[in-house]
Amino acid sequence: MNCTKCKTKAVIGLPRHNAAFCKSCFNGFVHDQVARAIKSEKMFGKEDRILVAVSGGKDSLALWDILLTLGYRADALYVNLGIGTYSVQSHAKVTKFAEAVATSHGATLHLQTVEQEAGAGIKELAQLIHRPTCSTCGTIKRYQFNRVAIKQQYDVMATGHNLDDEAARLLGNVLHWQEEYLDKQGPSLPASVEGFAKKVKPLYRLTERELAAYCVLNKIDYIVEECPMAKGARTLLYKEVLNRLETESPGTKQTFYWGFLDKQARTAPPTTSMTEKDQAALHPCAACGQPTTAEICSYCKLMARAKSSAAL
Ligand code: Q46
Ligand code: ZN
Repeated sequence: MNCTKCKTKAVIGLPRHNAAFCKSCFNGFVHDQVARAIKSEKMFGKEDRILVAVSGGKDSLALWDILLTLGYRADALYVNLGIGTYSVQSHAKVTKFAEAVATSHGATLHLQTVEQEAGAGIKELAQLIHRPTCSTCGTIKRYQFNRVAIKQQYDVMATGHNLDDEAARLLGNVLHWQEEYLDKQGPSLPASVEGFAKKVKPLYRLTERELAAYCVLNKIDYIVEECPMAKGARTLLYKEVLNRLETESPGTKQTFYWGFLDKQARTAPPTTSMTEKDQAALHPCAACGQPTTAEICSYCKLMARAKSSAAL
């Protein structure tokens, strides 16, 4: 198998593009896909300060690497969730990457530790308030990222969601006809009222397999294991189903998700309507000042509940 572009020996085949690439042309392909995503979704410019949400996994570390290589001003934030060895290992991968690659680009890694801030790890907090771990985790991560983004005046927050993640989420939302979630499935969500950072997903044109290959070829050391709490999650099942379809018919995932984005762009400009909706509903939390639709934000409510349960 030879590289479609330069005809030297290929290291990876991409059936969905009917192509194969050598390492250097594959890197070019990956960078080009991200550059196209940034441009077509008007995510950010060269002057903007970007905060990348890193977990130690392949997607977020690849994203940080790609943005720095493309010359963007990208710092990162890692939130240590306190999930046993998973958190210890993922934390180590993130600091290793920051030291080996990011600092030479002048980029900064911000660190937050849930245990330090809340007095307990994610699992214990979830038990205290009788809520599923992943929903507790979601509330805390969203809050921490938004707070750092606003406090440190970043223009935009970037996450490592890839084509597989977005296609699986879309499948879940369509299967359950969750129309209010469909509205928010775009790869670029604008900043809403003052206090809510703009969020973008520059990897939505690349698959999980392509990002794993990018890390391996570029010696980016990432945590291979999924978070242990993800076991049995619906999204994993949707990903399996989509992978089956992709093997039978390459390009299914991109046709599904990109087709949805095309349709969405043609029917209504989601960015304007969402800004208006959000602006009407959000105001600063009475306890911490972060944006919320209630008087007290869900993070402060969660912390208050955890504190009172711990005191019982
Ligand atoms: S990190 Fe958090 Fe995920 Fe782990 S506890 Fe659940 S939500 S599975 S992306
Ligand atoms: Zn609050």
